[in-house]
Amino acid sequence: MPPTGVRAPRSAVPGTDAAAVALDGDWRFRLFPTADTGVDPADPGDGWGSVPVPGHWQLAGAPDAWPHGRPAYTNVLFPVPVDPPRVPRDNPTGEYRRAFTVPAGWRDDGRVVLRFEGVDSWFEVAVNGRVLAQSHGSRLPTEVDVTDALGEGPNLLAVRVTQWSAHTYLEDQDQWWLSGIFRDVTLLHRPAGGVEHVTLHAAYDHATGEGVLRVAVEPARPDAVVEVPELGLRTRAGEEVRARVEPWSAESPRLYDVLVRTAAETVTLRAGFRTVEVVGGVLTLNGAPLKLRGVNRHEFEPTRGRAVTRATMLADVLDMKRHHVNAVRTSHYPPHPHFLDLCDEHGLYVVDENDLETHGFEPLGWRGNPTDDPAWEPLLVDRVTRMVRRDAHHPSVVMWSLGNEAGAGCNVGAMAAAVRALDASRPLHYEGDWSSEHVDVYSRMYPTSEETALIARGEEAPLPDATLDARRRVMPFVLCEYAHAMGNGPGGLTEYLDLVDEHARLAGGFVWEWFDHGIATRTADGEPYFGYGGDFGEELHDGTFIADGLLLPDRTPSPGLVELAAAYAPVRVRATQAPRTLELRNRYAFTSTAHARLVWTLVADGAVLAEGELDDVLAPGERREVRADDVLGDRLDALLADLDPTAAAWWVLRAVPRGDDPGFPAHLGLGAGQVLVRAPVPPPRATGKAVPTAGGWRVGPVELDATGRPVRVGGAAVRLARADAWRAPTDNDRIRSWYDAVGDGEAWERAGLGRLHERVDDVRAEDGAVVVTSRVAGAATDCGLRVRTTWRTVDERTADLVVELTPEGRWPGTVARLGWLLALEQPHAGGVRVDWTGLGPGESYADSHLAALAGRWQHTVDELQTRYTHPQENGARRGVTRAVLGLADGPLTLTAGEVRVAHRTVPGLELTARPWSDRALAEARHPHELVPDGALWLHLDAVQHGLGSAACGPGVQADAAARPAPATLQVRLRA
Ligand code: IPT
Repeated sequence: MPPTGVRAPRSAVPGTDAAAVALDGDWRFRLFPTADTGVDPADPGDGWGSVPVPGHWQLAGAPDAWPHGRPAYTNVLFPVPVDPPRVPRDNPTGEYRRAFTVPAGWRDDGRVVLRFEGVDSWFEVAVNGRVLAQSHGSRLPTEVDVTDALGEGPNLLAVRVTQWSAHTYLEDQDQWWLSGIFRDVTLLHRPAGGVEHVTLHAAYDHATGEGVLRVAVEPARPDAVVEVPELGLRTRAGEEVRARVEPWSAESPRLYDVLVRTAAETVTLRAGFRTVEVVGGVLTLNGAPLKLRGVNRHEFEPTRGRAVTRATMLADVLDMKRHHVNAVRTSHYPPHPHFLDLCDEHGLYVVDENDLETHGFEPLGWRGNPTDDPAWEPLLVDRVTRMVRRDAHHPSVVMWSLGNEAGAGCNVGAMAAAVRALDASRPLHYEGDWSSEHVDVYSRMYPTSEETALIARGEEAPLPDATLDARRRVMPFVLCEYAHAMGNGPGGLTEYLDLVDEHARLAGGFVWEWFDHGIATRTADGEPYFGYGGDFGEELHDGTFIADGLLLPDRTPSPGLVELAAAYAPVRVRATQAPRTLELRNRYAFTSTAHARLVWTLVADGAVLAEGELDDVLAPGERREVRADDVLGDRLDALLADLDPTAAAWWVLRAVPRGDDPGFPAHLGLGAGQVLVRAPVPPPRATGKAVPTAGGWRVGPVELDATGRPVRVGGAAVRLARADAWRAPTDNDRIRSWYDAVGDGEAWERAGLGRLHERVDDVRAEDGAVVVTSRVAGAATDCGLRVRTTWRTVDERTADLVVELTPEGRWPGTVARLGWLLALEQPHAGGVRVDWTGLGPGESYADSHLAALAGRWQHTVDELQTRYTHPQENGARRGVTRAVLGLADGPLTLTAGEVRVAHRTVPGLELTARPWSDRALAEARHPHELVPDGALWLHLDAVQHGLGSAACGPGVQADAAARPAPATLQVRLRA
């Protein structure tokens, strides 16, 4: 049954002069084990405890105490028997109480109304002992007219909230199960003759430059007047007016105040003039193709759950803008209404999603799915109606979404019809029914880039129904979820974004997801950490799948978010096939690049050899190729000729904002990219001689024992040195993609890469060099790497190391890395300063390096680590030609020489430095479990496997995969 005793849903306008009183604060509270609490709604709850409203009762007291149950995480599975519409007897139920007084004068005219913005999951409202309403739809508002139940003095408000209800079956979103009154509660005065509901239509006619405004009010009132002071407009409600306006877009979110007046009330709205339309199979805004560079956002804070503060909403919006995100899907429910005000104001395109997900029916073959049961139709229609009525006045909302992962069925059509009856001005979205029968865009989650390319060209596999197929084939395509940002990742963004740039049918998409939902908690010893599924004693849980965001729980942008900023940048800068050439592309739909300086630098060996600025402005959508030779002329070759031949030279171009910089990642600005203009030439092989010693040899600063094992490098003792092919699996390595028979992590396990042992076959001095022949292989396997390690003296302080790896035997799939591992005893490894020339400043991987620019960068080893909520491989820096490590007894300089993989030369090596081993990293469940072990663990790699998105979506693409192949790594060590 839809809610009972409630008022008709209405618009959540940002302003009104009708009075309101916030009822936020501490409410009396008591938790009961079943819904049948036996407490009289007239019972004032004297002597009970209290919880904050808004808030979730499970988190009241967190992270120090959990007096009212604990959070629980499942993604798809229901935490209750699937027995709709019934729920178990064990049903935590909160009784809330608080007193309120009605301000003087409110009762002289009009009504007194209680408004709840969100209560999870079912609740009953009583005032002064009188039960007035029952409601549900956790992320939707409920209004209850309490006028007739009011007394003279303070009134007693009683709210009973159950954790589980029939509606749980509609709210199976991938998030923590958290209950209670988690959004604001307000007491409203609704004056007689006021403006109950506003329908704002503010279109933009891009052919004439005119805005078209029509504001209707409910109930209809002849005295209702509409004013837009800035445009000098004054008209009657319901009438259409036109005026020249500046249009609204995410690029320039121009808003106009609109006042709607009756004698009793003045309501303020902010109109943004814009028209969203599907034209010839292309999603457009104000006549230009609309490309959504989006993220999926759940509402979340580590100590407050979904009871997010306004400060957090603003922080989310600003962090999105800083990282060049222009769109947000409110996965998977309508957000707090204030979030949409912020999207209007700061400029984000919003796909507003209904509070509907029935995913837990999928494992049952969708048996009993409410989406396909007419008995549930009124409930589903009620939800979507409440969303549209609440939010339709927002210019930021460019699409309605009927829900997420709720399967197909008759109620999809019913919801679509209900939305269209209320608002025909926006396209409809729903991914759960691939026929797209009832919607206006074709949407999918996690397809491969190959399938996306087929769809881009309209060559996708046909639907069985020819009519539906013909209809869908000419729809714009949206990736409602792609690039799963779980742990270290996503890799492979450009595969999708290049298609979006090239194909009109592709309207872009939304990365999954914005935030890691780690819950702030503590160990028994009081050590703080962010918990994920299983950390709260859940009997059923989905572990780390809740930690799949672009922001870490403490709001630190993950390297994935910085990469996304580079991938979504409005000014795209890319190397082309042509030598020494960059392509610039203005991705803005309405804005030229006049607000950006196009600054270039020629960098080599960590130094800027030349710099300048392109005197150029690109019109919206314009692209252009620029050649370093044209820009630098003869200077280019002259500068390169003077250069140390072992240095790589890069031409780097940045679009730097001229005016306000809202805090874009500093090295990226509005977009950046680079092209290698000269590859490094390896230094000639050293000819100095190894010196025999009592126990082995001395090669420059390196002491080798009689078996050829390095025991000392300069002043530092060696804990371990050998070839390596493993890494601490990322979440994407651990979880097999739907598209692969075997996951990468499992393939490495089978190949024994995580348990490598070395067999030494031969050690000899040859031409003054020490040459060690060995084989590195994993226990229980017969595949391995033949290794030839050659040590040569350069001078007293410098040694040349060449490691040649050749795979032997039958190898499965991929390898994590091919390189050399060196662990040096170093008591304060975390504080060691690393000064490197190569790509930076953040980490980079084979399929995630748009944000990494050539230059010289410095971090301590601690700063090189990314503390993922679930520890895993992180922190690699690619293209490193030189690194200076500030070790305890003096600097150690590493210079890359020849680096070859599968007979291809690579500019520089991949460097990783940690204060703990990969084994420890792989075994830690939470970052605080990682303790420095007194050594500095260095990986010098010829290649490392890419990241991919296998945890949910496709794995690493062929061009970013590390395969068992011959590899050579030459490194010069100077101590
Ligand atoms: C997809 C869900 O829509 C999203 O909510 C999230 O759970 C994501 O997966 C994984 O993190 S559904 C999945 C089965 C494709």
